[in-house]
Amino acid sequence: MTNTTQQPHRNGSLEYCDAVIIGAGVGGMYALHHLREMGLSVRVYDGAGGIGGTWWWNRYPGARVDGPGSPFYCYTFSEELVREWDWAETQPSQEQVLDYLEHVADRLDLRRDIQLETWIRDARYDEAVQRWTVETSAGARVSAQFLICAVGTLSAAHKPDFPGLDDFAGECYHTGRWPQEPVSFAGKRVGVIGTGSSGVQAVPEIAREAAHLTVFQRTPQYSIPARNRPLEPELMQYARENWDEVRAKMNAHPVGMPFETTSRLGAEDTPEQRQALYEELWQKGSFNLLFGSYADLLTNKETNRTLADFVRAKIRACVKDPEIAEKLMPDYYLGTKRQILDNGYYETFNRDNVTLVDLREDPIQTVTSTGVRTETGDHPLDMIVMATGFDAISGTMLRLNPKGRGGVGLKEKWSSRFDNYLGMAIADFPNLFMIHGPGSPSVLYNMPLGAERETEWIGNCVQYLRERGLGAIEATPDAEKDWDKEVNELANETLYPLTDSWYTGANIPGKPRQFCVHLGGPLYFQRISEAAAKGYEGFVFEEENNGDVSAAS
Ligand code: NA7
Repeated sequence: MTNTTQQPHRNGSLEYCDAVIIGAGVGGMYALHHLREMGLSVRVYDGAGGIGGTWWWNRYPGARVDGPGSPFYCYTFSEELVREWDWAETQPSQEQVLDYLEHVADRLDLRRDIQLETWIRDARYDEAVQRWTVETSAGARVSAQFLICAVGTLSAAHKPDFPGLDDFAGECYHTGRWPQEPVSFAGKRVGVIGTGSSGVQAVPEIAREAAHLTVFQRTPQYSIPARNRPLEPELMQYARENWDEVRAKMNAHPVGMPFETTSRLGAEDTPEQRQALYEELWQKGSFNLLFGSYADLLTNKETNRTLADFVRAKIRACVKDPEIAEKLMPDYYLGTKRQILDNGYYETFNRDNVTLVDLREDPIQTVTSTGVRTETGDHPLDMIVMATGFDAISGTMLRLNPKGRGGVGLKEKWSSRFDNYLGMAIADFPNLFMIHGPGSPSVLYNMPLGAERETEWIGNCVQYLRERGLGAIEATPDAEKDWDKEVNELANETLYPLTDSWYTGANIPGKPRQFCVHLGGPLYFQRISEAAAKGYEGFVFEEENNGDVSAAS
């Protein structure tokens, strides 16, 4: 490689490095390792007080990996890391995942290039020098050829603007910005607003400790049992001894997990056969019902209805009070919102110290100094827990608002559509790469594995530029249009777009509606490899520092 320095260097008030990475979570950590291994000088910035991204912030009670977890929710590139880490549970807790990431940071000696408690105030592209200038909250300025945005898909906390919220005299926390200090619920009247994954994970834990818990639910969701348990040592052993094979299976799987998929369709079985299969998979827990039932679960309304009916019957059987059970009854295509896994959620509503408020019948009018007022009356509270989610997938990039060509900000570019190419690059924003950006598989893929594969693509692209003396690479608007079409076409083959969810942006008032996840799984990685193999089809390049633009394809 040419033109690289091992260490950032300083010239006056400006520090120079090859790449600035924003975000020290799962994506940013691997990007730092990989680019540094390539010989680049790299600086990482993160506003949090520790590494880990989402796993640093989301330390609310009950926070766990809410998908098929151990031992596969991890970096896959290093057999050594796999060999030396023991996962304790099938669905590792936030604490366990953070411990693992801390271990990775130490083993790869990442910390020396990570600056924490540092928000980025400004990031702008300087066309004359083909570099990004990044300014931190402390006023430090860094110049880098490449800007890698590993800012997280679920990082921009969504805090609805309830009237009177600032007047509340008690404690108030957002699950995605949970305090570092322990929070005690003992003897307190706690209100949880929101029943997505975070609320559903937190509710059973809070109910056990609080004097009283009021759950404010707007949209009931389907939750299926996580059946978290100690990880079988044999599974860990198997993964360690056969990591190459396991990794190959992960790479080939639609969501990056080494599990078998089914090709069987719902209509191929009788109602009795379906019931028996659903029961077996319900008992297994985790995402088995989603991946192990029928191949057309997320494409065929009737197959979907049969599983939705099954889960609704489970809720009725679990919740003793039929009126409460009815309030908990979901009504959308199962799996088209982020599928929730729980450890005793519905059972919690059988407790004497838990009340469910159905906000569809009885909406919040205002927050008062002493609690929440809904249409039917006051709910006195000592603590409000907002489990109200995130401006997902695009929100953190928009808050960063990098300025591309002509000083135009991303907020302007993305005012009505989140145009990008391959989920990683944006026209008019040369030399900027996103990890887990809109239009990548991101939240519907094993995220550490996705981050590795995207980062490796970015690394190869950087190498391509350097080997050819190219100063800048940039996606074309036409490539963005084609990519948007592809992402949409894949989504429209499924039931996902038919449901209001944070996948479609419907959870944020005023946000443009767009399904922002590439559903291809392995197809996505094939597509990005093909683009690279064709000399970075869909991109244009500039010679180093001479401003000449030449089409790549
Ligand atoms: P989600 O899944 O977006 O859930 C947010 C919840 O908050 C959901 O129940 C929302 O109801 C509710 N909400 C949002 N705004 C309001 C207002 N204004 N009033 C009442 N209720 C509201 O976020 P999570 O944090 O649970 O999960 C996100 C991911 O984070 C998850 O996949 C995990 O991987 C971690 P709605 O459904 O919009 O009616």
